[in-house]
Amino acid sequence: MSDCLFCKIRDGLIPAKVVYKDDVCLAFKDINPQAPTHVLFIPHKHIPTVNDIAAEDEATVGHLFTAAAKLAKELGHDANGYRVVMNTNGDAGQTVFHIHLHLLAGRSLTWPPG
Ligand code: D5M
Repeated sequence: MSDCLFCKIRDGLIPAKVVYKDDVCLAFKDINPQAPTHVLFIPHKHIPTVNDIAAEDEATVGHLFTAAAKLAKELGHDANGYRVVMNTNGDAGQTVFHIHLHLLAGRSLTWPPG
């Protein structure tokens, strides 16, 4: 998917502050952080939106959560808490169409979201 920003980050064509990488996913700091910790977990596989997640992708998507929880724990956010969220399409404010799990932590997060 040559026109995808996050595929370009995955391929090293655009720089990012990578904080975690394995065979399934890559995690990097959000360029416009909304909390003291704001990291995006993306699968290497290009999946545009949550609507496009296929049965064969379930392990991949689940892996994003376990990787995010692991990093949250390493950063000491597990006790106080954190938020993981995936925006989908316009009403949710999705701007990059390669699924990404936001990990937000380090401050008290309000609910409901804006
Ligand atoms: O979130 C898309 C997120 O992607 C948003 O929080 C900004 C972030 N972003 C956009 N460009 C970059 C680069 N180049 N590096 C790091 N982070 C980036 P969404 O859920 O689609 O609204």
